[in-house]
Amino acid sequence: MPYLLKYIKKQIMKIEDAIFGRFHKRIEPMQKLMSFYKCALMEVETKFKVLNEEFSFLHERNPIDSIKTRIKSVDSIRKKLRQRHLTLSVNSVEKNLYDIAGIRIICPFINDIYILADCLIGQDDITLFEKKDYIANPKKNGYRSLHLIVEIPIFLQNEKRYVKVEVQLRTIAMEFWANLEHRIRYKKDIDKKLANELAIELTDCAEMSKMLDLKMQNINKRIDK
Ligand code: 0O2
Repeated sequence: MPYLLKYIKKQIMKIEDAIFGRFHKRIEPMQKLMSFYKCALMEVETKFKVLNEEFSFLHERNPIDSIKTRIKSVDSIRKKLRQRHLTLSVNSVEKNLYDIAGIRIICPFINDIYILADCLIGQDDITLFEKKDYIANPKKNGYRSLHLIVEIPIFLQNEKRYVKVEVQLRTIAMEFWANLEHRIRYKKDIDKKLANELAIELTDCAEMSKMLDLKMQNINKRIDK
C-alpha cells in the first residue's frame, strides 16, 4: 500500500510539474510577474546606491562593500510552494512568497547595516512588511543578518504595481560565514558525522566573526574620532 501511495504522489507531482513548467514557459502572466520583480529589484538597488553615494560624500567612506541581487528560480518557487502545500499558480506566488526578488547588501560594519536599513524604511514610497533581526537574535546555528521584506511601487506604462522585495543586510564577516554554512547545508552526499562536526565548528566561527565585527567597528569608531 505505501508503494501505491508513493506512486500516486509521484504521478501527481509529475502532472503538477508539467502544468507549472508549461505555464511558466508559455503563459504570459508568470513572465510578466517575474519582470515586475526584476523592476522592483532595480528600484531597491538604486535606492541603496544613492544612499552609498551620499554617505561616501559626507563621511569619506562607503557603507556598502557590495550588492548582490537574485530572482528566485522557477524550480525553487515550485519547491517552496509545494513544501508549504500551496497552489502552484501565479496568484499564489504573488500572494504567498515574499522572497522572489532578493537583494543582499554587504557592509563593512554592523552600524552601517542599521543606518542603511533605517534610511530605506524611512523613505515614503517604501512599506515595511516584515523585519527579522538575526544580528540582535542570531539563529541557533550562529546565522546573523538583518532581513527586511519591503514593498515598493513600480511605475509601468499604464499602471502602478506594488511589489515585495526581500532585503538581507549583513557584514563581510557574516557573508563569509553564511556562504560556507550554505555550502555545507546544500552538499548532498556529505557524511552525517562530518556534517555534525562541521556544524559545531561553524557555530564557533560564528562567535569569532561576531567578535571580529565588534572589534573592527570599535577600531573604525576610534579612527573617526
Ligand atoms: P535562498 O536561496 O538564499 O533564497 P522563508 O524564506 O521566509 O520561507 P524563513 O526561514 O522564515 O523562510 O526566512 P528567513 O529566516 O528570513 O530566511 C530566509 C533566507 O535567509 C534564506 O533563504 C537564506 O538566504 C537566509 N538564511 C536564513 N537562515 C540561514 C542560515 O541558517 N544559514 C544561511 N546560510 N542562510 C540563511 P532561502 O530561501 O533558504 O534560500
